[in-house]
Amino acid sequence: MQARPTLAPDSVDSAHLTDPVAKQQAVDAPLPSVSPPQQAPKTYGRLKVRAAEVKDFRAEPPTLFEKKTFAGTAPKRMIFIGDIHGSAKELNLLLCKLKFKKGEDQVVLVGDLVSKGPESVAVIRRARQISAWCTRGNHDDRVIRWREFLDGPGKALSQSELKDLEKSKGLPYDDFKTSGDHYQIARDMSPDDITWMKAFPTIMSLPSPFSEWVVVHGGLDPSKPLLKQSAEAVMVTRNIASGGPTSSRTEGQAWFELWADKVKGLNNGNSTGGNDVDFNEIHFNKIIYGHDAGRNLQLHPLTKGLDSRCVYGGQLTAFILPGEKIVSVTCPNYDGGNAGKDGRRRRRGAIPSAKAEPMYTVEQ
Ligand SMILES: [Mn+2]
Repeated sequence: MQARPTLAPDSVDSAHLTDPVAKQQAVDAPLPSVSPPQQAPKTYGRLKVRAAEVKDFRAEPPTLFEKKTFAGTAPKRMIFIGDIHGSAKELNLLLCKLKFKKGEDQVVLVGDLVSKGPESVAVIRRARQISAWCTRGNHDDRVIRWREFLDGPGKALSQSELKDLEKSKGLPYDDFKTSGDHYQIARDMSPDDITWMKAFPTIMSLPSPFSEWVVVHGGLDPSKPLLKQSAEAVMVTRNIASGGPTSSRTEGQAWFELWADKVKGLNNGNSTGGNDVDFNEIHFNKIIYGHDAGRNLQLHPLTKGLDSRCVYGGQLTAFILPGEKIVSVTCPNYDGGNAGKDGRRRRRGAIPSAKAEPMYTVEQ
């Protein structure tokens, strides 16, 4: 018997073609499936960050709730200050007027330290220097998200690439505008500034003897327990509408009116349920907030709204415990004269340079 020649592996196929049956089988055999060529993921920037990594980026969610404690004895005064919006000179002036003493006074900022006014980073530095406690406002939140993005996937991108991405809706958040001051502030902050800001909770409860007070930037939903609030909503709530909390002032009813009704009901023993646990565990019923320049200063027995239109030529206001005293300074209109009576901007205004002398007056 003639020995079959040993075939090298790469000649097996051609050897089969000499066998008519094998040849036919080879012709009839279905073609092996070929996977389509892999499309390279779209990338941006010199560091080749993937488009999906940019678009799908999410910043760390804010801390919903923090119960504060005093390191030593309680301060003599708790000084709560409304939305500062980069008005550093007015913050300094207010602290002077109050004869603020570090170690004796504890300052609490209700949020929106930044944006709109001329010196946002200076406000952050001053607040850090005086060891202020702060809740997170919607503008603080936007700056924090920008910075987290710029420290993350945004690091690979140039400013013009960011602008292109904004145009093509490729940025991670709809409220990211490269022309807005949030982007610039996010870039200007130091690593310590952003670390400090990221810790701002959306709801802050105060230690004894001030523990009947809670601080938020926007408002609470009176139908929900404290720890079931939405952190996003707490930063922007002005009214409660049929669909729940809203930043609208025209739809539904002011959240603080519903809050007063709720507390009155609880005091009369007509509890509607949900909040009982929180009332018993946290023992608060009074709320200090900001965010509502349109309604201006709102001093009610249970709620104190401190956004008195500082950046629109109104006042920067401090509410002081104990005693519930109000102290304020008047402010120049940093919004370029474009703010309407409801405190909203009509159009983007020129922000006066930080060198311009503010036209404030001290109220004695
Ligand atoms: Mn706000």
